[in-house]
Amino acid sequence: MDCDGGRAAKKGEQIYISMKEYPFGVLPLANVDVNGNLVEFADMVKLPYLHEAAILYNLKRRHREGKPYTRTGDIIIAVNPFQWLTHLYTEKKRSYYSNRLVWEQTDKDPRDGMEPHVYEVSALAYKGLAFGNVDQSILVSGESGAGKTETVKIAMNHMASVQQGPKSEADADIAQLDPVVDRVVQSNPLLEAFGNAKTLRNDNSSRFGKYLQLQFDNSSAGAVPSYTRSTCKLVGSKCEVYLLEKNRVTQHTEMERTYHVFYQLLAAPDKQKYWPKLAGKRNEDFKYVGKSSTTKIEDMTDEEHYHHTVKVLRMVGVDDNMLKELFVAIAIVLQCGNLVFGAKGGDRDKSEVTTRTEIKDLAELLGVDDAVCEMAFTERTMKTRSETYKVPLKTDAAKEAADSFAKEVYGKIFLWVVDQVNSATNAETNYQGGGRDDFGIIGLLDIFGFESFKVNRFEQLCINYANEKLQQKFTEDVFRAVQEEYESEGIELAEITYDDNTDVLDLIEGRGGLLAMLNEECVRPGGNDQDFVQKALMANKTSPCLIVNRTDRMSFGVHHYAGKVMYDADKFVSSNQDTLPTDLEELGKASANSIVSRTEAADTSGKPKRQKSNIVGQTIWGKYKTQLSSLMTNLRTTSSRYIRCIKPNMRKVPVAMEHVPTIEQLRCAGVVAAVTLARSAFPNRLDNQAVKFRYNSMWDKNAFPSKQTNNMTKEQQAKCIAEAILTCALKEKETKNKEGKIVRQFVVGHTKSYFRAGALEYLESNRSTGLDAQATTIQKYMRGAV
Ligand code: AD9
Ligand code: MG
Repeated sequence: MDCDGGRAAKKGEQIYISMKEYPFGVLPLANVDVNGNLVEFADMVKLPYLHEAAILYNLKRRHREGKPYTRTGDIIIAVNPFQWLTHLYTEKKRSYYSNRLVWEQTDKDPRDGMEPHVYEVSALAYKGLAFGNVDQSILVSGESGAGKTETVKIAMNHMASVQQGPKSEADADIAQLDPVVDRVVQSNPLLEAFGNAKTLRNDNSSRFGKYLQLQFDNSSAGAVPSYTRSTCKLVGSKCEVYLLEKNRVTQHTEMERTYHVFYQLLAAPDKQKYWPKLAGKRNEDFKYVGKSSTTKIEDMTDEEHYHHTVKVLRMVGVDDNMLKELFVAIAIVLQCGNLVFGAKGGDRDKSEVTTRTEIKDLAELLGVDDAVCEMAFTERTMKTRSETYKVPLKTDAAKEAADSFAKEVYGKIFLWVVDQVNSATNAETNYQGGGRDDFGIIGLLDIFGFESFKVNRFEQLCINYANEKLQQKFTEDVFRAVQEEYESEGIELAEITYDDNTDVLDLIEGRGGLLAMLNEECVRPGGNDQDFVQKALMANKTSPCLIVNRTDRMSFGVHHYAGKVMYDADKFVSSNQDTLPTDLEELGKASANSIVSRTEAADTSGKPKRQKSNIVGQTIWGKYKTQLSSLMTNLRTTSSRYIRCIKPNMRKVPVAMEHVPTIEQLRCAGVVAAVTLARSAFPNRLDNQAVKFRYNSMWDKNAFPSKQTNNMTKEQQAKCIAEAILTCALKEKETKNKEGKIVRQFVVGHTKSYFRAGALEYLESNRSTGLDAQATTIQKYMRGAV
């Protein structure tokens, strides 16, 4: 019988999830309480038996019941519901979480009895900043379509509400945001218009990583905390972006789309297209755009989105002139895609633009002479020490040049938009109150999750590298949490060790590692992908994380923390180079359009960038590594909270949960590893009260008379009795280590008992009375008999 529905088991009945449903083995029979009832756990740390199946089963059941959030200690697992469970996101709900978690004072864990929620994370982060005066960060990860961006928006909206202070039931419905907060919240859709696109996996997929720092005026922090009013006000934000997928500007597959803003501009009323020649033009008229595979994104048409985008652009201070500059810059990108090149005068070594109107239009938009414009694409300037000369480009190379230019311009547009948002929201320049220039920070990280496809390229290595860095911090934090739990239980923690991912990080970013080898190859004249692979393999042959592919010289693999990934090195060298040929750089500089002609783009925080120090620093990976290192340094100054988003099915439908991909994501998110680490020495645990209740019959009352506990508190009593019971009941199971020392099978903390692997099962199978359905089945399960 399939008991997946989660009802109570009848006495004597076996409970299982069929093999069809759970492909990794047999039943996850962990989720039963002492009476044999199937139960769910809002906090999975409380699962008495912990393994992947138990986690999966618990999540599945909650997901089905419309409970997308589950706790694992301090980590929130958010299973994408693929339907708006509106009752979860009302202003009343927001106030409930902030009132309970921030504004009410209590000695107990305030989360007790509360359903896990993103609001819990945002409220606790706010509290940590407002009352603990420690900067906070919320790290949201997961695969494409798992719900990271929505989760960040949910957290951000909550933060905007919680900083208003405690609210009564009556005013919970009135959620008036002040203009600064409104600007911060509204900036999201703007970045989405320019940095998101429809992909097969997500209609509104973010094609860049984002670290948004919410700035709070926390000048009164450290003063006597006031639980009755908010002194820690949201006063601005600053956004850092990572690795925009520029290739999407020039190519996308049939069912996907390029960036939303192109469709928005083309769907705008003709009079509002800013370049009259766009009037009457359709998506299909532009090669980079093509037919759209959808008519609505997030329930709004492209035209509706256009109006919204313009509204927000105005809100962040973009005036009419700059709006025109922006939309003309977008039209420049569109025009680049329509250039067709042919052999010049029949000579295959030379090329010219055959679409004359298109190049004229492009030159007009750029504000340059059309001959100059054409030359930039069809010739390349070469420099030696003594002379400068031009070489003609073949048609393919000319087309590639036009594409590179389009990508470069779009990259500038994107950073320009980020800069506009930052200038409008950054409290360092905008905030007058408080008289401070440093702010309390709550950072929200929305970054691509670990990726492993059939073919993995340079981009995947960059993404997986970021995930390794974050995983390193995650492991450190989880370990710290374990230490804290054991300390609070009064248990010494000499025995816990854990595997970190230093070896993989060494392979990727260490001396002579993959990054160093690739950068070397990028600056070596004639550097190429195959030489990179061979040199990288040679230099790292002792690395335990490197996988050699003997049948393909262009391939290599890495044992990432989340699994093995094989990379195809094709285009690694060119993808890593970020230098535009001088001719195209000059064309950009010559443009009358101020966005296209921007040279040293200000960085995304609004400050001018430092001078490029060396060539390696200019490679994509070099810059990315610097960005990531600074992110990690930054994060290490904060207290981090984690939200792991899970995409329960690939069809993007409500209720359904596919087991294999879900388990894989849980592994990649390190959830299983986190719990394993938390339980590495003592994988199972029970409350002392439960030990007393379940194993009472195994207590040798002569060895430990109960009257010894008469003057104790209830907690101390339970601890003592648990200790007595377990000492007696697990005596026979004691083993000796290599040094001949006795290894005890359990430790008893102030409130819980912790068991080594097998010890709890041993107790269960030796319980002399009341072997109920649950115990029988657990025994069988543990012996592999079910
Ligand atoms: V990507 O890596 O940027 O491609 P995300 O950011 O992880 O991806 P996103 O937040 O965009 O995913 O969510 C994908 C879709 O899932 C959304 O467009 C919603 O339709 C859906 N979603 C996500 N979270 C929720 C939610 N809490 N409630 C309902 C949701 N639907
Ligand atoms: Mg996203």
